[in-house]
Amino acid sequence: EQVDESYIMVKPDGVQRGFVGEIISRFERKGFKLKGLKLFQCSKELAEEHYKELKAKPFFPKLVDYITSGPVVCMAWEGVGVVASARKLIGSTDPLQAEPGTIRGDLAVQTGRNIIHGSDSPENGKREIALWFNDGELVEWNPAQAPWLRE
Ligand code: DAT
Ligand code: MG
Repeated sequence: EQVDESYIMVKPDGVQRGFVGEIISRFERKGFKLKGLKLFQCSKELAEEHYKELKAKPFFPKLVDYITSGPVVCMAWEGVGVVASARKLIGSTDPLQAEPGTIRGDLAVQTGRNIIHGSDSPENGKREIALWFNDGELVEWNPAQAPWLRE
């Protein structure tokens, strides 16, 4: 099977509301492998590059203000199917439409404060991890649980 990478980010509201530990824990419990992790204050330029596909949207300036409004927690997670699985764990973009049990469904109420980002394709996972992390910030390691996670 194909091993993917997803860029997951706790947005400023998730950090301010104290959800960093809970969000990391949800991905850890599922069994994905953490390859990179940092608290980071993002620039306007980086936010604009990250969301460049949304540049023409009316909410784009507010989105950039929101993402740069405080520290974020950047994560690189690896695993078979991690991109699609992370999107399920995160839930719909609008937290009021997100299913209970998902991160947004449990912890948020508005699209403009939906507390977390997850890559929408394996290609974007790679692109976003390269955008947010320097090479030296990503770690290759072998979790001891690997043989108990996948046969
Ligand atoms: P997602 O974060 O679920 O991948 P997206 O990529 O379509 O959603 O949009 C990126 C972010 O932009 C989203 O998390 C919140 C914001 N956003 C999207 N649609 C919006 C809207 N209609 N009004 C305000 N903000 C929106
Ligand atoms: Mg998206």
